Amino acid sequence: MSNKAIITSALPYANGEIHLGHVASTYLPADVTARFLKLKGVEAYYVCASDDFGTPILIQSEKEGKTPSEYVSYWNKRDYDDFTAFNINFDYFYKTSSTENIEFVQDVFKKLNDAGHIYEKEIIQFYCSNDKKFLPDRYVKGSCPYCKAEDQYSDLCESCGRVPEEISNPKCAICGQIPKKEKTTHYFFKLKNFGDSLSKWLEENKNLQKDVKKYVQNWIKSGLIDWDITRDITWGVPIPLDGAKGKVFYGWFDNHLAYISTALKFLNDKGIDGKEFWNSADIYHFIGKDIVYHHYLFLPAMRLGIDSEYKLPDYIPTRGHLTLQAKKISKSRNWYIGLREFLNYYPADYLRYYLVAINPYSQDDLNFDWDEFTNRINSELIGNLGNFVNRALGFTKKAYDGVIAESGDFDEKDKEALDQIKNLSSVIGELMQQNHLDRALKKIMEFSSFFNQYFQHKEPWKKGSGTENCVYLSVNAVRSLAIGVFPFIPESSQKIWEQLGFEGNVNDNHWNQISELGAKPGHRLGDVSPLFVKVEQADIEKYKKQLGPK
Ligand code: B3M
Ligand code: ZN
Repeated sequence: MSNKAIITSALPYANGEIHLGHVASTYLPADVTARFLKLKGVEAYYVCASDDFGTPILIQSEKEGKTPSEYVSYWNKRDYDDFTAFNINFDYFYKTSSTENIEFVQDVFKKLNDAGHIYEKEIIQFYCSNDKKFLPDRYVKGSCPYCKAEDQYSDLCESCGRVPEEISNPKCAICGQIPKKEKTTHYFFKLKNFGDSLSKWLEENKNLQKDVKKYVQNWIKSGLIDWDITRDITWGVPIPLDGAKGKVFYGWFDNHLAYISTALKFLNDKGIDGKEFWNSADIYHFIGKDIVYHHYLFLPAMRLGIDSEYKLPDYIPTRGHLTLQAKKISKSRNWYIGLREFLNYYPADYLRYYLVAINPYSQDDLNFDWDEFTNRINSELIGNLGNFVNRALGFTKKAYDGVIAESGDFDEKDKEALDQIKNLSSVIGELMQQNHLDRALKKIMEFSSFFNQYFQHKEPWKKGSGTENCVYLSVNAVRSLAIGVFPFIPESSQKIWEQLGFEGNVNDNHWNQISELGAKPGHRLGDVSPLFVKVEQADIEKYKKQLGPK
């Protein structure tokens, strides 16, 4: 593990609001990891950007009578605001349409071209005579030539995850007519050149998920195809060659590179040598499983193509999709919950808690279920964690006027409790480092549950001998929890910290301080009040009804 890290998450298209599906698989796990690494003392930066280019954005801006740049700047701000309300704490949020990215992309292209990884080829493109447009990507629908799934976009089969060379039974996605074929000159990236070096990289990188690696290696074995990086549209990064007028790069060529150009811009502005930092840091790209092909093949190949001038990723944590009440999320069928909408109902921490708890480090899909949400918040977050914090601090307030008394000799139970505190930072820290955020959170809840039982067993309200030990260890367990839950539920973490009577920010601590007895005898607690408000079934029933066609 390096003492530097750059964390990115898939760049959101500047083309609509962020919903629960987006944050579950990508932004939240990345944010939790970034917060954890920072607590560990790693110089970690979480950078992201809006993905501004591409045909869908151009068409949508035209529909709304806006220029594409007006359109994307609206969504860039809106998305950033929504992320912020959810405490997704980007160190920097930029855009793929920045001048820095445009220049960087053109520069990388020139280097790839000079190294012989680019060629020009006349191709036949779908063209809709009705709409008078070339129809790249999402503008053609049809069936997948590999797995035969129907109703797939021409740039990605959602069923098998592959990028079809040519979609079968094509139809114009705007008007439904069968498109004709027209000639145009495109630039191709020789992905075929990189089969061996990609295999080697996959083989050597032990941090990548084994199951994902396996099927990417199978793709390589079955033969890679060169990648068309050109689009005949007006909105995009211009291809910097004479004879390429009116042509721009495919969005997936420039958006990958925005991970790097955004990090460089941020770091250089801070007075840090961005390139040197990038190359000595652990690089994390958090993604959802639908964009494995792009992140395990295109992205590393482009970096290999410029002699790894910017190092390849160390981690590509890949997670499954969120379903909602066991059904696929769909904006058009109103089967989704906007992030902003959710945050009108419940605090960010409720959603953060639930989404981490149900989200394994794997490609399995996960399901948002309103009843399960209710149960887990009420019984775990409130019934376990909130209850213990309130019990331990509330008792200390009442019985000791909020001051930790001098403790005595520890009995067996106390020693067990002390061990729990001593081991907590390494037990959870290891799971976090392995990306098992859900298991780490579970361990924290087990710790809280242990202390609920310890408190119950000690019966401090009877004021017998050992009561002071119980108070001392319980308040310290609350302190450990305050720091330990910071990556997951940062607002509640800070509240606990303040109720404990400590000043400053909870994240000024180092992760290892979780396992110290930092609340000393004589220390006075702050004001104590319940951390959470129960989720009411009647409200949940109302929210359930709001899903589905209006
Ligand atoms: N803008 C969004 C997606 O396909 C896409 C990600 C780009 S990451 C470089 O999930
Ligand atoms: Zn058409």
